[in-house]
Amino acid sequence: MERQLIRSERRGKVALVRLASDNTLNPLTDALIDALVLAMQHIESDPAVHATVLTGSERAFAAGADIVAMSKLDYATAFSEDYIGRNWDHFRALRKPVVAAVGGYALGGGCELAMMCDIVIAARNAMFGQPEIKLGIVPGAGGTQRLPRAAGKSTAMLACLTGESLTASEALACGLVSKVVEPEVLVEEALRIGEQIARHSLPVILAIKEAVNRSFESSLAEGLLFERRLFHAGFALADQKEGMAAFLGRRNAAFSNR
Ligand code: CO8
Repeated sequence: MERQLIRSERRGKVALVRLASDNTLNPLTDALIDALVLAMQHIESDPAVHATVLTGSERAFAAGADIVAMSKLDYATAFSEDYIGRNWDHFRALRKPVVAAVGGYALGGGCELAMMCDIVIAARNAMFGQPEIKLGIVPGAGGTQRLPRAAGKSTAMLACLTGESLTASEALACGLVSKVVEPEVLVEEALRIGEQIARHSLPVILAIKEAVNRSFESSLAEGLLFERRLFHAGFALADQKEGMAAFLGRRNAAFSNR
């Protein structure tokens, strides 16, 4: 029987997805990324799930792209077959929030995968890095683009040009991660955050993720206009009526996701 590369389970309105390859360093083989994208697309289409926690093993979130496969690649194949783009780009299109729970190594594509998530929580033993330069290549799944946005230019240059890793506390100090916790409570803490998100109205959750992401793609004026339009549109939702009535009635809101 074929071994499952991804393990998914449901905790109420939160999906917990684990990278679970045979090698606990979770090298990001094409098969692993394909299976991850499939699992995430399944979650996207399930209206009962509002948020996802993505995690790896205790040893590694993921130690990067599959170096064995990459060592055999040539330019024509990488370009013609759209290596990385063909499967990784689907992750970028996900509309529901994803919380990365990173323990151990998050290197190369592993660090890039964490940065594609919306919130990153790290275990105290986490190590983030873009060591591609040591392999004679440039990061290929957003390292040179998302790391400066998350951590600032100097930290991104330092990490990408030296290939040296950042510790969890360094990642926290530069804004790459939101929180550092003990390894034993990593998944529990990420699930707690997922549940805090998931109790809210799904269309509002989706709109907020879209608006925050838009801030990276637009001028301030355009981003503010985009936000204002979403804000005005929100008054068409039953959940806006319910949320405000619940506040005024001093009770918990019962959102219908409409
Ligand atoms: N790919 C394939 N195999 C790997 C990888 C990897 N990324 N990382 C580790 N392995 C293998 C090792 O070769 C070794 O295999 P074997 O047991 O058959 O000899 C096994 O996993 C265990 O590894 P180590 O013995 O090295 O374990 P250590 O605990 O000593 O070290 C490290 C752990 C520090 C994580 C070390 O393995 C390491 O440095 N790995 C490589 C990290 C790296 O360079 N990552 C970046 C890869 S390039 C990249 O990600 C480009 C991104 C492009 C976009 C993504 C597309 C998918």
